[in-house]
Amino acid sequence: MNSGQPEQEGRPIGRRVLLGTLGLGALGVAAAPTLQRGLESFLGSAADKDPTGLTGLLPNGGGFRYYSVAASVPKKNATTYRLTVDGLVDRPRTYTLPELRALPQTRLVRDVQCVTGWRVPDTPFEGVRLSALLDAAGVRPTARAIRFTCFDGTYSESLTLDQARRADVLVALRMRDEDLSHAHGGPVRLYVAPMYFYKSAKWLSGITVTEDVRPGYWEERGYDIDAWVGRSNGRDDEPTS
Ligand SMILES: Nc1nc2c(c(=O)[nH]1)N[C@H]1C(S)=C(S)[C@@H](COP(=O)(O)O)O[C@H]1N2
Ligand SMILES: [Mo]
Repeated sequence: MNSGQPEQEGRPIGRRVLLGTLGLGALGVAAAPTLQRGLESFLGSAADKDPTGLTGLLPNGGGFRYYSVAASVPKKNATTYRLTVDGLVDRPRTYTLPELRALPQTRLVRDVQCVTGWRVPDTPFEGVRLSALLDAAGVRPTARAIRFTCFDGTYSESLTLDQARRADVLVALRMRDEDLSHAHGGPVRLYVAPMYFYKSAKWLSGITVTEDVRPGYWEERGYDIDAWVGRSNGRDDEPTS
């Protein structure tokens, strides 16, 4: 909420249009690293000429890229944010941000790895273990998977129940030892440490326990559902950066 960067509006649109037009899925994953470099040099040169501060949102301190498939995303804060846990559970509930902050927090420091090739080493994430929220909700015996939805109105993700119960899967409230910024999916995003970063859904608003895996946004467009870093998306032999 406090990021105060109105210029953010411009960037997701360009990103979405480019990704949509060039079609990551259609080109295939093998082409993605090249595509990513092309996008970055395009956006980078545009940013160099932009006096408004767009540069600050491009590959920047720490090497992060800002990704959104939605053209604009509403901002949520400690008052307006809600996270719903529902589906095949005995005790569905909705959490506020203060309620999530009051639960035990886990801090993990791992490399962030996007499937298109960029990597940010040793990035701290902190939040509530997803397994704790699932245990509190009481997952029913027929459940096999989780569907994640986002308040950008567009993105979705999935995990199997076994993956979701791993200790390195968080409902993250903090990144790099700061509250998650809006640009990085704040106030709350999913953080799936062992998988490519597209699994880490930003602007998380819904956790629905389901019978079967429902492919998420990028998974409907050709990316692997089981997105283990180094063992998926045909990238086992590819360099990682
Ligand atoms: N809601 C939402 N979550 C998302 C995305 C998105 O477009 N929308 N992009 C994914 C991809 S492909 C990556 S690499 C990371 C980027 O996170 P960042 O913007 O914090 O760097 O978010 C993932 N989660
Ligand atoms: Mo990504």
